[in-house]
Amino acid sequence: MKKTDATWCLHVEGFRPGEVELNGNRFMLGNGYMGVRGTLEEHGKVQRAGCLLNGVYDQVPGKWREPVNAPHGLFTTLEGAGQIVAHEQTLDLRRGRMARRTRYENVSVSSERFVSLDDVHLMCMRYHAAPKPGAGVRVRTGIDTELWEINGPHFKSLERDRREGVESVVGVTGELGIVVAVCAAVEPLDAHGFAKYVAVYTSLDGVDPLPAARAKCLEAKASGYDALGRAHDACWDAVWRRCDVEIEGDDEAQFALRYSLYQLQLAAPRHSDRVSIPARGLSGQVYKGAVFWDTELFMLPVFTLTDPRVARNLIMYRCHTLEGARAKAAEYGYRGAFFAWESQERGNDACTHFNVTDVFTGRPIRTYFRDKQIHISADIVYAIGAYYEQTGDFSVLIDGAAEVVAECARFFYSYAYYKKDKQRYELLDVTGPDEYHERVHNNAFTNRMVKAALDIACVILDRLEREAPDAHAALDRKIGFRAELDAWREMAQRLYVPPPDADGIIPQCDGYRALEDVSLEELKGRMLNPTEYLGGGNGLATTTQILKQADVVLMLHLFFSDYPQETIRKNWEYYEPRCEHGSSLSACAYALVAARLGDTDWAYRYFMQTATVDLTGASTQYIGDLYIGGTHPAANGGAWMSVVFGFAGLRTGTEGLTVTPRLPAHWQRVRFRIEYRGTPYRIDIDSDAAVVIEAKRKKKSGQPV
Ligand code: IFM
Repeated sequence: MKKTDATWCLHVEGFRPGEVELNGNRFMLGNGYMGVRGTLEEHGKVQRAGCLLNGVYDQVPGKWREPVNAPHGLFTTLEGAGQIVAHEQTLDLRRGRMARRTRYENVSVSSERFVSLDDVHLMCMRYHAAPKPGAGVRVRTGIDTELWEINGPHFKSLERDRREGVESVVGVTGELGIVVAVCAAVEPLDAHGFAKYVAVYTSLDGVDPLPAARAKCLEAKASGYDALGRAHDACWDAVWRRCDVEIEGDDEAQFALRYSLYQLQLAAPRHSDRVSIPARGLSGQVYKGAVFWDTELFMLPVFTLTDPRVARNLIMYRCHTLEGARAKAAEYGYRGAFFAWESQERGNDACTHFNVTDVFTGRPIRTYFRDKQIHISADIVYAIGAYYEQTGDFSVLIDGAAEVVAECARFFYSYAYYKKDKQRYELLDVTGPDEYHERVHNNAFTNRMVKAALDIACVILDRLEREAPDAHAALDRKIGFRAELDAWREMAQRLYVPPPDADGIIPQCDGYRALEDVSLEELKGRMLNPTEYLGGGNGLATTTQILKQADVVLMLHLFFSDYPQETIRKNWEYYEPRCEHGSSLSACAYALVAARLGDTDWAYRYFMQTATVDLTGASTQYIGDLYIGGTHPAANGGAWMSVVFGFAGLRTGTEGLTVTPRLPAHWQRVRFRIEYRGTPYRIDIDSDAAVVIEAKRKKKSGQPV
């Protein structure tokens, strides 16, 4: 793999069949409404071509509910082309465009495409095929209805039509009868080339999908590829003006960070507050296209500080799915809101009780992600608190976020146990971020997050009372929380957060340090199958101190100022060799804490791990027989956080904005922008750690603005 235009382009030369799927992820295009995999035009379901529609879900009876791939409108086949002789593929991050040039034995093909950021229903392509004289090559372009589906088929009917030069396919999903219309119009450019305009609408868009898609195609054709491309480029330009981070002295890191931001941005919903960003972005149906805590803890921080409108949409998605969270709490016998571990469009939990299959017996393994990862509700409250603090957007509280935080506090109060003898609240039978240790007591991360959630809920509700007494009273009439506030306050004060033990180590959960202390290498040596699941009842890791992903260390990142640096260092050093980083969420937490401790070499290593995950494809692809490949927007967000919160040391809070840089030795300069409480700031750090924070006025070095 090579990069041209070093820090803005991904360029791959040569065609390797084994990399087709990886390139489908690497060369993704998208606009938050749909994501189009970076496979070639002639590729179909075998090569995992896909056009995933965000928020459009379907369930085939007896199978997992997952998002729907639309019929593929860019599909273009070649007959008589012969073998591939040479191939190159380029992704221009700055403009969100993919291009390919392929020399077959009998024809040379080139194309460029974009999924419009200016109009989320539209994708456009320019295609050129130059056959060798006399070669009988036939190029056909159409809409592919042979779809890559993990738990399909999702369309109970698919109807084709062609009218006024527009080809159309209308599909109706089996479960909810959602209508998906894909229309394509072709404009000949010369003897061997054409432009193609593809429009996608669904009945969830509030319009009649087929006429809307047909009209959009014709309108696009009339505008032309260049004009549409310019409007699209202008939107990407605006995105980059907000989120780009410039790193001088390290092109590798610069490219990896931009690439991470690109992947994150292409999945971001700018058009709607009814959808969020699934754990695999829009790259496929993996993880049922569901939204996890990944969004709140790993992606939202980027948007909150660079594009608060997107952040607001992500928060409103949780507000709109509160009913699902209430239903889930009630299902388990609790009060309040227990958000879905794997959330789909109505907040229904797509997470099954048996998420993994035992590779030895072929039997499903009971997992407790859905039932016991109660921290999800705290993660959402935490994100709302940070959003409110960093944007000052009070309206989101009135529009639903105050209700969410109250219902989450209520849930935690109903979940907790009050230990009379110890005079403290405890959270028993939970699963923390480390999914290899399920159903534990007093997971440090969970307890600390819940404490924060209770505090945030009380602060927000107090503020609501002061600043919007009518809204406060209306909320109280609706859910009657006022009488419970004191109990939540008391619980926040008396909730047990495991302190460091005699060795200075914060135990991940009760009894953690009594588990077998085996090295990761030795544990892996015990495996009988390369994809066997290490968690669950019989998993090799469950009886040991090996953890799947950052847990205590993630807590230390979030609550750094709770502990002396020495304790943080000790715990980082303790957990680092015991952590498998089996989740793409893990590496950034280690990078963030290491950077704040001044261990820039370690921080850099973990930063690069998180920033390159979608470039190298070096992530877990299978758990048991479950395919979990795709893109990793949480790691993408983690890459930004590692630089901005880690190396640059940006903090917000009661002291305002502060920057305490610790750049890697070879970095000469880091520059980025944020928006804090409505004011845009430009932050510029040089290799001597001199900081310029520019807003309406300039400030020097680390001082609050
Ligand atoms: O949310 C994560 C979880 O923490 C680990 N397994 C994968 C999920 C989706 O990324």
